[in-house]
Amino acid sequence: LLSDMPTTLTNCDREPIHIPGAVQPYGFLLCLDERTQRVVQASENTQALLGIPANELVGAGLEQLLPPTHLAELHALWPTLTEAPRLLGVQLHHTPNQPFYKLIVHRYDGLLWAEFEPVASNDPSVVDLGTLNTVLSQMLSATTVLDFCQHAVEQVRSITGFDRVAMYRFAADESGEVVAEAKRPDLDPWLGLHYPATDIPQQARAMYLKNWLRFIPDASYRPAALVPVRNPTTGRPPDMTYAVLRSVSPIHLEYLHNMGSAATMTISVIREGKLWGMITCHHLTPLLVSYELRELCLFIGKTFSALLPTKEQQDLHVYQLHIQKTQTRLFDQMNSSANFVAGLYQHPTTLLDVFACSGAAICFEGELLTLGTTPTPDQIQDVVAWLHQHATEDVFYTDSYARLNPAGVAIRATASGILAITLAQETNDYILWFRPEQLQTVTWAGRTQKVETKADGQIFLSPRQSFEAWKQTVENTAAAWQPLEIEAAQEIRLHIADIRLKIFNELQARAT
Ligand code: BLA
Repeated sequence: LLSDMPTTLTNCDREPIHIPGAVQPYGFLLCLDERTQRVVQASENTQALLGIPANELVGAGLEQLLPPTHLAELHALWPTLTEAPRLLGVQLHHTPNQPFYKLIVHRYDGLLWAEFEPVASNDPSVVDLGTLNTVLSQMLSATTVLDFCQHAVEQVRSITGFDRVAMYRFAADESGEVVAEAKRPDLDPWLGLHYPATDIPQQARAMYLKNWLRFIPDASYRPAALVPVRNPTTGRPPDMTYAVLRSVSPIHLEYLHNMGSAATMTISVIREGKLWGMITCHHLTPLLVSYELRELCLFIGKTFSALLPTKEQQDLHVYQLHIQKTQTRLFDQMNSSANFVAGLYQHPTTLLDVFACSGAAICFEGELLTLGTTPTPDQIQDVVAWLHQHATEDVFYTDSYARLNPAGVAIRATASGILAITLAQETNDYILWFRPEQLQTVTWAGRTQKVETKADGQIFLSPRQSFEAWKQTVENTAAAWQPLEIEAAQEIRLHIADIRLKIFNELQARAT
């Protein structure tokens, strides 16, 4: 380890994971000076893979390893090279037993990077246009975001053969939930499990925005250090942000071990420049996925990212139609009932059906009616009294009532979220919708696992400790009210006001 500071839960975000000074040893790395095109650093496992000690390669050019045709190809490529990796299938001079390699090259941090991954043969890519077309058609056919996620994880699993492939979607607080999964039937499901934000530290997230695919074929590997470990020009290890073989944070390797995962691959899903989620793949034993298949998975990840806004729009549209339909039914019921309040709860369609909520209450002319799961009548009266004082707008909403009114902690299980419309503030006439605290409805990964710490008390062996710290950040909060739900509530308020005005006018007309 380069840093003297042990990594703990609190300084996790500061671990310099882009400059580990080492590689995963399933391949080897040569860093060449951009100008001289001579090797300045080589990973020490060239000895094991090529039979040439790394220090003997330093100062050499690639002609030591590659036949002239490959060299010519590379020389043509160098000037156009950026951080975007390019792939060449090559056959090396030196290694009679293992002559075939995939050579992945990119340019970054003042260096030309040549990463060599051994392969069984020099066969051309297994990916053809037909496969791409099938993949794309399936993705296009998904009609909901969840369907879309399910298609994606099934495709990635059938392409790679990982034991488990999950879509891990982030929430606004950067915690995440497994929303789709394809797995070996004998494995425990992870579907619906939530994990805290701290499981993927900030600098790792930033890196996954730049480099969309992270591959760890054998999590029990011993890192192969670079020789020399520091780039003589910069005095520090080279920036491996775009390097395929970048060695993994020891903390994360520990985490994978505790998860029972021997190999992983993760593909970023990016929406409007932010990580929306990750397709995470796990295998119980080491698994080497070819570079071409990884590229195909990357293609799926990028296509998924590009199509995601359309699918979200479709979901939103369906929800909007549902809201409109239930609203119309409610309005009809109100219009045809002798008493408009009865139209909101006595018929097949009730206030509960308009949008996702667990309970609702109508406080009207001193009477209280409840639907679904709500606080007790006394507690609802307290909420109403609080609204009377504090809710000055016609529509009031919060996803954490307890944060606004500490007394709200008592009703957090049923009413962490409150959406209320004012019918008449002077007389305490309100309609309220309730949402439970999120913690009551989610399954947390690791809830039952025991907490482990190392003897020195510094490094957290298991990432699960972060759960307790994290829990406090979502305590007393419900799923947030969406703009279209708030709008729908406002429309219901206006409709009721119309009906009451009509009734009032009719009464007036009759009186005269
Ligand atoms: C990286 N953590 C990751 C990655 C994932 C997770 C997906 C990306 C690398 C990979 O492909 O494995 C977490 N994996 C998950 C989660 C699920 C999953 C939540 O499958 C759920 C389904 N991790 C911790 C703590 C620290 C930490 C406490 O839990 C820090 C102290 C660090 N995680 C950590 C680091 C990386 C990481 C440093 C970056 C690894 C790298 O790319 O080098």
